[in-house]
Amino acid sequence: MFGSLFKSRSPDPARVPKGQRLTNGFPIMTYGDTPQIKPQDWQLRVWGLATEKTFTWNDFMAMPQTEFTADFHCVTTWSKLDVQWKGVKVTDFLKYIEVDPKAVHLMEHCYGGYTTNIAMEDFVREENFFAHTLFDQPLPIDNGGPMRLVVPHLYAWKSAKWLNGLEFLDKMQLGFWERNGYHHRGEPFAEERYSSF
Ligand SMILES: Nc1nc2c(c(=O)[nH]1)N[C@H]1C(S)=C(S)[C@@H](COP(=O)(O)O)O[C@H]1N2
Ligand SMILES: [Mo]
Repeated sequence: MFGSLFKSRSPDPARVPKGQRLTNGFPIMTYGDTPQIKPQDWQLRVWGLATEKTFTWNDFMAMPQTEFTADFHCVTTWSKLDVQWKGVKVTDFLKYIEVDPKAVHLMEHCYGGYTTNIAMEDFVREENFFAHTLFDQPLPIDNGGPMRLVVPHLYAWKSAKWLNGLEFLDKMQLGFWERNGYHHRGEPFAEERYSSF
């Protein structure tokens, strides 16, 4: 008799990639220790095939701020729909740096040493963000606070937590999980889970 109370609204199946299940919570997925970085100490360095430049927290706060809602798909098979973030759009951030046209790929670097690679064309999309706010709260440390990248169209291991560097590259290099068996791109609807080489 409580059926109607507890029945959850069924999500649009087109939003849930094959092999994924929905979760209402927000599981924490971290390899290794969680770096404790205060906003005033946080920095983002850009180097490689781009003019080297270091940004502070205040530099980021002075950039245009945008709210966005996106689905989040972890390769370990959980997906969370409609995650609400706020931050700086990658396309806005790009106006503050000078990238060599020969750059076709990037390495995302993090406090703590985690890395993950991404192709330039996957990085420069409108829906990608440097996020510092999650569901109207400062991004919790466990979720990558004070600042992480969010790349909604790829599996969540590409959404680097505690981001502190972007290295622009003239060819693909593999990041941490990519060297350890995950796919170099990781598109959830194509189920690009594991490396094919
Ligand atoms: N620096 C760093 N970023 C990371 C990870 C990590 O271990 N270290 N894990 C990745 C993985 S596998 C996932 S699923 C998401 C999880 O984000 P959450 O812990 O906020 O849910 O962060 C990604 N970014
Ligand atoms: Mo993940």
